[in-house]
Amino acid sequence: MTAEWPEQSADPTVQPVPASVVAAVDAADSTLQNPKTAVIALGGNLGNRLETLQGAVDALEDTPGVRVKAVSPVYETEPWGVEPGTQPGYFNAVVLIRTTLPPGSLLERAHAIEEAYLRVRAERWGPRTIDVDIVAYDRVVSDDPVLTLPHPRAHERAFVLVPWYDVDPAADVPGHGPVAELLATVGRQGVQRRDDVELRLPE
Ligand code: A4P
Ligand code: MG
Repeated sequence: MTAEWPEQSADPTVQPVPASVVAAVDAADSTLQNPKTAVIALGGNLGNRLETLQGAVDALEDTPGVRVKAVSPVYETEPWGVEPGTQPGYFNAVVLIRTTLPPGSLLERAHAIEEAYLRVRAERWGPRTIDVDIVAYDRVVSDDPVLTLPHPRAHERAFVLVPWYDVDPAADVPGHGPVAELLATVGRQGVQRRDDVELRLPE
């Protein structure tokens, strides 16, 4: 007789469930009851930028296991990483979510939202209808190239730090320090708040 499975089982074809599997299922259950905070950066510089950003916010909220908690103001930003004047300006914003999805599933959802807006990946840092990046997931640190956490360039980008500070002034970038301090170093150049437009927090 073992702790998990009596020898005299009613159904001899049923195999015992290993303790490791029971532990994994219990851990998954506790994740479901213990949502994590994640920070999502949205950016786009093709098409109707406001409509696309709002569509991405709504699509996040429509995702089972995701709740949108805060949406930043919208910023008009100079394209980063390319020759000046070669691309239209971006709209950027940051969204705070609470989620029971693991990081990999959240990335899949981010890619699905990009695809819904017919994003074409022709060149790195090329113009795009929408980029949905996971800036941070809880305090997770990972150098996996498929999903690097926190986002490897977030700490040096004003177009991420400025709206992130707006929604969470006390935030910090795991491994890099407080957003407020990083922002003081990076500065706000090339990032203009657009007070004439606004993203709606889904109801
Ligand atoms: N990936 C790894 N980590 C992450 C993460 N934390 N979040 C992988 C999202 N994706 C992550 O991304 C390339 C690969 O990164 C993905 O397959 C994913 O598995 P991508 O979105 O396909 O391509 P990309 O966005 O062109 O490349 P990259 O290197 O992510 O670009 P960035 O660094 O996101 O920069 N200027 C302004 N003003 N505003 C912007 O929003 N955005 C970019 C894109 C450039 N210049 C910009 C802006
Ligand atoms: Mg990206």
